[in-house]
Amino acid sequence: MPLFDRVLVANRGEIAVRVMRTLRDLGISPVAIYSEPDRHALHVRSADLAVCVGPEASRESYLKMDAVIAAARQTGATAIHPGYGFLSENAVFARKVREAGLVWIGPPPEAITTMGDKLLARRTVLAAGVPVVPGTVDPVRDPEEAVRIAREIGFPVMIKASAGGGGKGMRRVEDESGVRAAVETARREAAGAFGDDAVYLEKYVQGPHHVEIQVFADAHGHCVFIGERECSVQRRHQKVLEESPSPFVDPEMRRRMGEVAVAAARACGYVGAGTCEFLVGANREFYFLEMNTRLQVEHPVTELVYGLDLVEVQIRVAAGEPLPFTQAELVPRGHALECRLYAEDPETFLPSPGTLSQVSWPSGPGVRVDAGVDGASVVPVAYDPLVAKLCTWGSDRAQAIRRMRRALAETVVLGITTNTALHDRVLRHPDFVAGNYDTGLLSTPLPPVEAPRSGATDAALMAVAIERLVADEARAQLAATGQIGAGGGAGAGATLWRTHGRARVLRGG
Ligand code: MV4
Repeated sequence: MPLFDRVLVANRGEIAVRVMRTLRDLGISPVAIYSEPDRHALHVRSADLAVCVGPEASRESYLKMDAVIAAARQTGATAIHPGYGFLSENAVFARKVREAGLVWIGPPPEAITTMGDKLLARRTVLAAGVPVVPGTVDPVRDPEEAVRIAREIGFPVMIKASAGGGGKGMRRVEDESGVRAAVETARREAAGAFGDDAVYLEKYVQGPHHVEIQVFADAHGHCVFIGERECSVQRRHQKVLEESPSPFVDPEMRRRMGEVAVAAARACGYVGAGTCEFLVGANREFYFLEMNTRLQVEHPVTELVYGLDLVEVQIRVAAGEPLPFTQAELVPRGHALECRLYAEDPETFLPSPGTLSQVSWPSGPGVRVDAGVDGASVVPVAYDPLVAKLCTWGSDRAQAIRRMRRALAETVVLGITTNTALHDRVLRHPDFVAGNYDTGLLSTPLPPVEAPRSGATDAALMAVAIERLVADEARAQLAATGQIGAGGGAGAGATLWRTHGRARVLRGG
């Protein structure tokens, strides 16, 4: 008996495709939702049923709670997986899903609310003995109070919005003269961005690492940690590359951080997959920053090192099953990397939306690709520019890095610009290769790398061209027998779609 017959995936892009893969593995029929420009998107073609929920703008489609719940009702889905982003950390939506008699494949709404308010989160975990960055646990009342507290904790300090997170509404202040203005600006920005002007103070942690711990809890009182991910390769609070284990964390530190993360999860009554973010100072002292109450983009590196399918565990836990492993059974093996492929220019970092003409993903030993696009895809401007995640596993870090360099050389994405050149440079950066880096790695210009176009890339391009010729020949026959869909119009230039043979549109957009 399958856990559920049908599950609706309330998302798009690579995460929707990735969740649907696990649904199929479990014998569950995946249902997609889509916005009008996404009608032919890969996640729609990966589903058995698909429902249009509105036009391009997210707040009129993927964020329309009632439309998403109606789509589940209409298709007979009995559970909703939210992916990440969109409605995944929306407690109101989680409650509505449950009130509609559907299973919410995510944490309890109360846990989302507690952790979504960064001040409430600080108070909650502090009461459970979790180390937080020294600072306030109440909103600062006025700039005078902020100056007094900043003097007490010592400069530099960070001013953060309680409703913020992930770097939004954050300000570093060097000395007393800057406090007043920073508090006022942070307040105004927070009120505008989040409708909540509460701000608080933290001591500035020098040379920080961003290390996060994967946790998992079931509804039977079990809670475990599943190692860490090093996420310090970031640019303007956008993660670029992640790895597990962290080259900076030893087994003793892993255990201590893990136990703290489990205490934080228990303190808010957590159930499901969650992530505790820590700041780790150059002196290796670690502090709880915030808890993300969703499956994260970078979860595959944890899956590769621990040999797990975290989406499968999410679904089992949501169905009421106990965790399928104990803490003692969770033993890391080898090393994994994830490179985020964004549709952006690697020099200017400007978005590069557009229409893909050719895509060829790497494969072979130790390579996993979670892609949200194929050669028949459009990358709209309206959504997250993440098009794919290239992941590699190796028996050690050096092998994982070599495999990633190969994977990047095998990757062909034509029609849009992606940031593969940035990854190439990070992977050859001496500090990265040595595993000796913190969040400052990308704040200084990367050393230029002599990167002659590799033979592998040219070979891959030629292979794609030949594949395309063969595919075009085969298209007419296959389309006639209904085994594939033909997109992009009839005749030359038509595109092959993988359809699972049964994608249907219920309500056209
Ligand atoms: C900090 C910090 C130093 N001290 N808080 C940025 C993202 C958000 N989650 C928290 N962030 C930071 N908070 C204190 N008290 C430095 C950062 C920070 C950072 C953190 C993780 C990864 C990259 C970063 C880049 C700049 C600043």
